[in-house]
Amino acid sequence: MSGGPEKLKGRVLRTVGGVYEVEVAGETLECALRGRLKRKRGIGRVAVGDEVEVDRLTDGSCVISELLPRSSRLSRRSADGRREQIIAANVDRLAAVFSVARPEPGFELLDRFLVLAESCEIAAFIVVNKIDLAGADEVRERFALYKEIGYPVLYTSAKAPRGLEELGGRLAGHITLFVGPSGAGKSSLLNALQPGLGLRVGEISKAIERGRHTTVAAWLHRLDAGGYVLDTPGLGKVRFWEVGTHKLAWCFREFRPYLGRCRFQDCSHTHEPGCAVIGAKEAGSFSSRRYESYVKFLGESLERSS
Ligand SMILES: Nc1nc2c(ncn2[C@@H]2O[C@H](COP(=O)(O)OP(=O)(O)OP(=O)(O)O)[C@@H](O)[C@H]2O)c(=O)[nH]1
Ligand SMILES: [Mg+2]
Ligand SMILES: [Zn+2]
Repeated sequence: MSGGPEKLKGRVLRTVGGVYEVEVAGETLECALRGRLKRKRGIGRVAVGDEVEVDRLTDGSCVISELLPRSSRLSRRSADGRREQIIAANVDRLAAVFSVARPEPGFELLDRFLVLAESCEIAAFIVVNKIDLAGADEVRERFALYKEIGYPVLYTSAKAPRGLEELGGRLAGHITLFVGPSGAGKSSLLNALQPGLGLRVGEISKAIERGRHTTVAAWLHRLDAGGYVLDTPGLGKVRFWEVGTHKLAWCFREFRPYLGRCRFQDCSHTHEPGCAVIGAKEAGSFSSRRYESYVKFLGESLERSS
């Protein structure tokens, strides 16, 4: 037996006060960071979801010695607005959870989540929860347009229960970020799928407001069926990292057939003559409500960059 450390490979589940919980072959190890990795800031820093190399030393303690390449990253803007900070790495699915009522669905927020997913090139799907409540049928219809533009829409009830098998099928083998307004039933759905998770339900999110920022504690939960989920309270208020104005239009997938067909190459699709996107909107080719979200987000992104 050699005297060197045992080299292991694992995935970071969460970080608490400088301790990294890393899952290695089904076991959770508490790890410190190697000094070189400790000094990294921004996107160089080890994040939840990262695959890492761990050294188990002869005294049994564990140190993360290497950050392995990422397939994706979900980022936010740092408190000073200048740096990109990773919320979670290697997320490959986004589940946008809304309820038919209590609270009523907010479609602008849904569009925001979908832009986030598109900008990180993460596949998104929509979960419409609480279909056991009265008036569910009318609300379901309002989500139909998202199906038309290519997002899977699942109808569920954590209470009834309904649609859980289909939801579980979409999660298996993936790392899925759950987003949605507080009270939509994200934690309830995950608990219904896998009772052992024991996520807290029906409480006000533990988001801590710091000025205009919200602390997001991302935490990966392992699914018995394979894969992981991240249940993230407070994500609705976070300022996400830049989606450039050019990229924003592309993040509305129903606009894509018209991009590059405007008279002006740098068209913002808001007022320009000969704009193919405006033309398509006026011809009724896509929802004008989605277009309004585009205009709103564009305004916000211009404000940020000025
Ligand atoms: N009628 C009905 N109520 C539900 C359903 N799913 C969740 N609820 C209730 O909705 C409330 C909020 O559920 P949570 O699971 O805590 O919601 P959440 O999305 O995790 O909320 P945050 O953690 O604050 O972001 C709880 O009182 C649940 O019991 C459902 O399918 N039908
Ligand atoms: Mg919750
Ligand atoms: Zn245009």
